[in-house]
Amino acid sequence: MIDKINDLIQKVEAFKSQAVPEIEEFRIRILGKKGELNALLEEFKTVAPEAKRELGQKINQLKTLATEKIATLKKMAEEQSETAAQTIGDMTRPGSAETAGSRHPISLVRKQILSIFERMGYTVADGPEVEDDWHVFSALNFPPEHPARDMQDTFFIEKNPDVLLRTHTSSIQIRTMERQKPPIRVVCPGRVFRNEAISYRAHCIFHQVEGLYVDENVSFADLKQSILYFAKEMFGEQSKIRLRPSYFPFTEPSGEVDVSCNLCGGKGCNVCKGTGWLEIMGCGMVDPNVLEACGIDSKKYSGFAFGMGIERVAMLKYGVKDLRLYFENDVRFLHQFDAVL
Ligand code: 2NM
Repeated sequence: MIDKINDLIQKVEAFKSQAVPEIEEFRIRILGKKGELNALLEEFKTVAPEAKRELGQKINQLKTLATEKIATLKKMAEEQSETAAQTIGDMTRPGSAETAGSRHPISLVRKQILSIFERMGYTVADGPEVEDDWHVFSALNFPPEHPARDMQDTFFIEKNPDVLLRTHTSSIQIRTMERQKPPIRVVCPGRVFRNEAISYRAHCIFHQVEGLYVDENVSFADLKQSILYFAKEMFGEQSKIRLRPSYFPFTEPSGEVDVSCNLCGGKGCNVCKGTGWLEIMGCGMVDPNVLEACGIDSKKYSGFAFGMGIERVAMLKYGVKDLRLYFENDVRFLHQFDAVL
């Protein structure tokens, strides 16, 4: 019997586990009602009286050892699962959402503008920001002494008069006409650069969308209807437009387009400065000189073009009062557009 007890003592000493259920299973096997300790105590009743003292002490030693060992293992296992719970947390709790970024208002409005014209059959065209004189000025019928060609207005690179930053995206339309035969229907979004002092209403970098339609028999009436459709889609079905005569080197006739102020419904407020109208873009019939410069027969084809500043359209649409906000990337400004798709 002494061997059995010693075996069991060894077994208890060798037992290792970090799992509470496994430890509990071990406890039942050793110390449980039908466990090995009770079996030994049954057998103990039958041993000779002179052997009882030594065997009794051994059995007590086994009992104490097993009880203490199991208690220690259980405590360690429980502590460990507690620290795990503290680091991982309650796995059944709902997670905390990450704050998502949002689209920049300029991107949102550019997307809206392009999508309206895409539905009218226009395709989107792109071009370089660093341009040459021909695509920014000469092909667009700017006379050699035009003030826009001045250092005062245009950024030139390395003092080379033929390497400059585009001042409008019309250069993309010139490249399209040089490449492609009519019918042409393109919208051209992009960054443009002008040497201007920065204020709430001007910046040296801003964004434009320009459009061009060239085909046989394109008329001023087509221009007006296309722009009216755009204004209604962009600013609401109730919108009206009016055209005021203007001048651009690249269009003849030229006009400025106003849209009715939808804040006051045309009655006059501080946004439209009491006029009931907001200026949104310039437009006109493409000058025959421009078509010819791009190799398009101006006797056969005519076209209209228009251009708008995305910052300005976004200001009118979302009531942004200071243009500099678009360039500062202050999240308190940007997060106001979270819900806009
Ligand atoms: C505007 C206003 C009026 C324009 C003209 C052309 C081109 F290339 F066809 F000649 N592109 N863009 C245009 C016409 C742009 O922006 C205020």
